[in-house]
Amino acid sequence: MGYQRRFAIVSFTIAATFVSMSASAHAILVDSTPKANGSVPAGHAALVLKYNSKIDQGRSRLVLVGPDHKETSLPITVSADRPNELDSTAELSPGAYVIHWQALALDGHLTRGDLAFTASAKP
Ligand SMILES: [Cu+2]
Repeated sequence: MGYQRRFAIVSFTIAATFVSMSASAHAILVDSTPKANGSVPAGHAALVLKYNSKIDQGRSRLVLVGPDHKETSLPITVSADRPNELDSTAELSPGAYVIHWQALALDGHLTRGDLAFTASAKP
């Protein structure tokens, strides 16, 4: 195999590696309201999970686990304006909560994680 041909194959392999890296945009949680291990006032709360890439909002899931350990599936607001977010709302009584999230990125990869926070009683 001549030098030029080998060079072409190596170049192609490197290019293909970059393409597959940029295509694997797994959803990574980058910000949230409430913040991880943060606190919000009890009552009506807006919940926002923000990711590094676009999310298939219709096929992602948010499950809220309350202080009584009951699990509630949260409705996700489908929003073209905020394609990187999973948004919902909930009525929170004081106590400790966890959101189990499952985010489907547009590359078809599912990621999941937990977001823990506390709802504090109003003073
Ligand atoms: Cu991916």
